[in-house]
Amino acid sequence: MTSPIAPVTMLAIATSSSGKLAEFRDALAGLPLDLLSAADLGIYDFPEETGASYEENALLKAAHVALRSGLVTLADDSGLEVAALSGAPGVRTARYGGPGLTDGERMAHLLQRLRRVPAGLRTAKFRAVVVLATPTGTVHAFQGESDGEILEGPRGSDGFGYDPIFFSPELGKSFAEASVAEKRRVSHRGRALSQFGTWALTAEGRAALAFAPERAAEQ
Ligand code: ITT
Repeated sequence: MTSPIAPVTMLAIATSSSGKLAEFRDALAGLPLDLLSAADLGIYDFPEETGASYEENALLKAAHVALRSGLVTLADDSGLEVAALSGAPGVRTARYGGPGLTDGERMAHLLQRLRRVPAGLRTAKFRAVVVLATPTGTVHAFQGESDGEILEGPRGSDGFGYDPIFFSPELGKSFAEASVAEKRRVSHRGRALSQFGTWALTAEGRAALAFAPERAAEQ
């Protein structure tokens, strides 16, 4: 006799960002996955982000937590690319302006750098690479991007990081004025996680996540 309980796979989320974690939980809510944050697993130290690309940095974080926890793990590395700054800050977005700054201080630094750039030339792009790593070395990457403009001052109080100064033409508002669900539909991370969600239900994805599809199908 088979169990009426849907099989649930534990999946670790390798981030120290509560904002990212909320977005992971929202985007993956429809999958039979039991999400555990790095903090839930008692993992508070993260590797230095020495990679030259989002993918390399996401893999550093995912592999670190996968090896420490023994769980299949997802990590995100993301950044903001501003056209008028030739794509900066890019992979350095989290460290833009120097170490130890608050989100507000980093936004102020960016606004200062763009103070002479008029509306219309303030285009920017958020990029995210979400990497899945298993403790046995399987790796998959999923990418997403979102186009927008850098506002001249913050708008809205939701979200995290640079959300208050990122205007999304697709939403007609800043990311910090959007709900988590609205942001998910158009954001870099939402798009990367949507691709992950599709892949997770394929035979390859189920094998990597060790889903038990024949039992999930009975639900
Ligand atoms: P983890 O590495 O622990 O996941 P982090 O915040 O350090 O957290 P990253 O190294 O990937 O994450 O750096 C991403 C930077 O880009 C960081 O400054 C974020 O605030 C910013 N960022 C990424 N996605 C964002 C989003 O959806 N909204 C606003 N800012 C975002």
